[in-house]
Amino acid sequence: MKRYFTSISLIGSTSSGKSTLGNLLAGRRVFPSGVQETTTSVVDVIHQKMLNHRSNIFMTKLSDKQSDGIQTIQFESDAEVMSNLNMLMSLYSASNIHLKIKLSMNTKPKLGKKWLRYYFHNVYLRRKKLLDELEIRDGFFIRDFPGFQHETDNNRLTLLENYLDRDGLILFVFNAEETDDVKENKLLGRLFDVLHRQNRNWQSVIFLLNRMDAFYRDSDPDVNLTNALTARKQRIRKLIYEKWKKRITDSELTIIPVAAGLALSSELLCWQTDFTTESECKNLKEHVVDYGLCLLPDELTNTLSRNVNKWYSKQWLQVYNAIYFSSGMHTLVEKLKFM
Ligand SMILES: Nc1nc2c(ncn2[C@@H]2O[C@H](COP(=O)(O)OP(=O)(O)OP(=O)(O)O)[C@@H](O)[C@H]2O)c(=O)[nH]1
Ligand SMILES: [Mg+2]
Repeated sequence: MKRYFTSISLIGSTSSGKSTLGNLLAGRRVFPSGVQETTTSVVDVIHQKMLNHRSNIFMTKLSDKQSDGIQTIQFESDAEVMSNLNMLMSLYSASNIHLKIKLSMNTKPKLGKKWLRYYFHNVYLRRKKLLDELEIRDGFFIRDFPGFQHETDNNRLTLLENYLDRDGLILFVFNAEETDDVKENKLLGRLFDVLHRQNRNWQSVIFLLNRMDAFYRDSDPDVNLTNALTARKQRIRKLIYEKWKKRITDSELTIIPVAAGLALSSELLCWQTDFTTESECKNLKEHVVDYGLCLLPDELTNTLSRNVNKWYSKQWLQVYNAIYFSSGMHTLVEKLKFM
């Protein structure tokens, strides 16, 4: 039977790429992301069909449990939302505020005819499929949790108890470059505690190993995808046994390798950026290839200027496809189909 979820929650340690993944799923760049600890409040992006791509965005700020302190601000662009979220998180005692943004997810980008074909076949279509699988309706939200940074960070763990949506799907985001398994285990253990208390089992969690592009970069033979997956699977299985007394086999447990940063940049390349000259595009393409398809959103923004729609080549689209399909996002879509 098909299951419907009211939300997707993003949980994981600091810098594992939760916010990047959130942006990718929402199809908007609103969740602040960055190299250092970035998300310090619980941030919801709430789907409202009627608010189209360019329309105003409403942001609601609540002080913890007190809903009469609501403040609504309107914004004209995603960039404005993002910078204001950053500002609010640094201004207030961040873990005590809950930020909510209403916007329409999954909106169509503005593209010329040629690009349309590609966007339908790739990122847009897949994201749409994913959100369709979840039966996205008005009110559906993506909830971005602050990352877990220190083992002793009990406030962050408490957030899980207060904010984990009972009817939501959970994406637990491992960082391929993270070596501190004590921290990961503690967070995962607490998540399982909360699920157990909510009378749910571990199957509402989808495990992702983000930043898998690290494995392309690293020449150390001990640092490889198979080892990273095996180690994490063992830890998950042990925790599931402790919590639910259930032994599960490797085949029952999937960790999907993804590269959210790559997928997001490929998407931005397709529909949010402009080039002025062909040589700039050529530079960009070389940049992507040189860096092993490792162009991240921020770097991308700095690299580019205007007018991407004018430039069109098969070669470029191959690069684009390579980024997208190496990102693992299509596997996530497939997995959701069987839930
Ligand atoms: N190499 C690589 N970097 C990525 C990938 N996904 C995200 N990043 C980068 O990792 C950094 C952290 O990403 P965020 O999305 O802010 O991570 P987060 O988990 O939300 O972090 P906190 O909010 O601080 O807990 C950013 O610089 C991203 O651009 C990826 O797939 N590969
Ligand atoms: Mg974040």
